[in-house]
Amino acid sequence: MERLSAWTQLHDIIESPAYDRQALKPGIVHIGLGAFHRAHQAIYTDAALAHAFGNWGIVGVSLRSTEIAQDMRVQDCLYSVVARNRSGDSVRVVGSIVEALAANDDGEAVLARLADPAIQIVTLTVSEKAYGIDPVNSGLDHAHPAIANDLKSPTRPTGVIGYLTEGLARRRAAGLPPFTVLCCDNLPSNGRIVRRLVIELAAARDAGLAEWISETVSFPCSMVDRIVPAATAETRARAKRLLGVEDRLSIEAETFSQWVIEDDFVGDRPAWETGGALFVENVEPYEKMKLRLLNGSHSLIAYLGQLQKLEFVRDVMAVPENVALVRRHMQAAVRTLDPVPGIDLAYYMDQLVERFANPAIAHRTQQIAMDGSQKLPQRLFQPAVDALSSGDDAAEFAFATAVWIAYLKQAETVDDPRARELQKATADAASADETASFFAIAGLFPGELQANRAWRNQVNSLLGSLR
Ligand code: CS2
Repeated sequence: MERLSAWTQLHDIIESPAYDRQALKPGIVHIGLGAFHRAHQAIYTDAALAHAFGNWGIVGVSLRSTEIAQDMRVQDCLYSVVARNRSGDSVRVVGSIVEALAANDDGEAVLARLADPAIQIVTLTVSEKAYGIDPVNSGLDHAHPAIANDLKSPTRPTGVIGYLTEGLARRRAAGLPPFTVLCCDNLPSNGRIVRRLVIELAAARDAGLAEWISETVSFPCSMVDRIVPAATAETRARAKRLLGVEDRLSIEAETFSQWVIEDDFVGDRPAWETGGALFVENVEPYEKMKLRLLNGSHSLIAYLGQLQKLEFVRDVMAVPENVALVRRHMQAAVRTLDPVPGIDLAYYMDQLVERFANPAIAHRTQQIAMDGSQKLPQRLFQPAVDALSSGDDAAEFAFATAVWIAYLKQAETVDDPRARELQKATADAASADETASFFAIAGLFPGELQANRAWRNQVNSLLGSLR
């Protein structure tokens, strides 16, 4: 079977790059070449290029996988995204990625690109756990394997923070301006978090470098949103049917997409607004809305689904009692939010229920259930603290927490960087206070929740009632 490549003749119902790809030169390095980036930032860049062509080709970097970069090269970095909803499929071939690198194969090539003056922006989607954030003090986690390596061998990094720091060090040494670091992971004030980690890692090797970074580099925050399940054999079979050629990199996604970006760039940037991105001064209200309403509900759905042995999010949403629980959770979460400029929150929540129920999207509850220790602090626990401080009993957050603990107790394997501690907490759970061992895990729950007997009692009794 022929593979998708620059020579493929595409049917004209397939949307394809509306600019001269041969003339496209790199201006962005993206770290984390997974499904989400390919269905999100790469598409906004594709749209921006079609609207106002410039040197904004993306150099995609995988930190761990070597397969994606290999497949990318075979296909001239072209791939398809199938947008799916109740009314059907639409397929788009994306051309904004111009080069693909696997850091494990060629870390030096990645560093050379980071030090290349043509690169003005480095975007990131590496998932919450890849940064190496200390759960207790939110600084660098020295026990994180990549951080430990990058402290020891800063010029031969393995982690995202190490690559950024060494890339910036090389630019400073060469007298070049820095790049903008644009984090696109689901973390609160994501730019601030990455800034702190990079400066801490830089300070460990060279105080002057740390100072230069803090004075010259910008780390805008951003909120990203699109539901993009991991690709499966079915995804690739569908792509083959729609394209008429094989595409090993095809992904499917919902039609909805949103990107809100803090407008703070050290150099130039693509006209992402022409692809629908919103540039604002303060991303926080959007980010809280998305983390608490979408991601918080998503985690609740995932753990309910795991307990009820339901494979996909849409299966959970096909049970009216579950929809009622999700709606109740959103009602509690929305009370912790300030108004969000330009957004009707009631409509946003209705739209979320629709999006979760999308029958054309097969999003595994197991995929979302992973890494709870990295996700729940911003999705459930901080909102619970805010709810309690405004006089609410935060019962919905206690319920979602109980559902998570119930899941941990029955799961055969737990996919989480803190799995060992979570499994130990499960084994240590005493019958008198079943959740005490979980609340004792360092930096997992905020101090306000650890110290709140009444809230913890709610979690305990809800956990009991789930059985
Ligand atoms: C999900 C997110 O896997 C998860 O934890 O909640 O990946 C979610 O699908 C995206 O944030 C949607 O934008």
